Amino acid sequence: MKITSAEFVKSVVKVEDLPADNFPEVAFVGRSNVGKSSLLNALMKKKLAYTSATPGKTREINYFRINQKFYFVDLPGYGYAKVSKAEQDRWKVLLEAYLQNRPQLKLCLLLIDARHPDLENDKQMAEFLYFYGRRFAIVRTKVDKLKKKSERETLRQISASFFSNYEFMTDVSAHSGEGILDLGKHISEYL
Ligand SMILES: Nc1nc2c(ncn2[C@@H]2O[C@H](COP(=O)(O)OP(=O)(O)OP(=O)(O)O)[C@@H](O)[C@H]2O)c(=O)[nH]1
Ligand SMILES: [Mg+2]
Repeated sequence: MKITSAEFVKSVVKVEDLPADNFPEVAFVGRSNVGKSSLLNALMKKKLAYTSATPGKTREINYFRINQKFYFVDLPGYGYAKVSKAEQDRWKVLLEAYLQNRPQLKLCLLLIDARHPDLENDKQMAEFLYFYGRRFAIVRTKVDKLKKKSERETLRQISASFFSNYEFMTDVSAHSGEGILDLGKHISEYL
């Protein structure tokens, strides 16, 4: 898949405001700070999504129209304790309603930090997606931080066996660009 156009469309905070058209959607799911917005920017080759070293940056569902044909959907992260309980609850309701009920959603990319392959809240998200019949892939982020090949392979094997029912598993680095083209190819098979 070659991305020839990418544009920001809208930010959504209530289910009623989700786009009414029928473009297929690919959603970026994962813990706060795992690199969802950075990965989107790397794929789109444009800094359209806001990123931050502080977790809890993305607070709405953000829509990006790609090639005039489909949407990339940037979601708020989970697992960030410093966000108020009320705000966490609001995101949880929005996120779960979106993931459960959105017919346009064709593939979820569940991002996990390549250095932390077996976190319980990531597993819960994978199980949630599977329970609601969502196709999901495991995308291991920030692989540039793993310098040793052997360490990387060990962590890869841990994540491969820790998760189940995923469509594919792949490694990316938004910083070095590793794996970005490959992920694009995978995504195109689901659109
Ligand atoms: N080394 C490295 N750092 C990365 C990579 N991708 C993202 N980061 C850093 O991780 C931090 C969080 O990135 P974001 O893309 O904002 O993360 P997010 O998942 O969108 O976070 P929320 O919006 O809070 O849910 C930033 O400081 C990024 O620079 C990567 O591939 N390699
Ligand atoms: Mg974000």
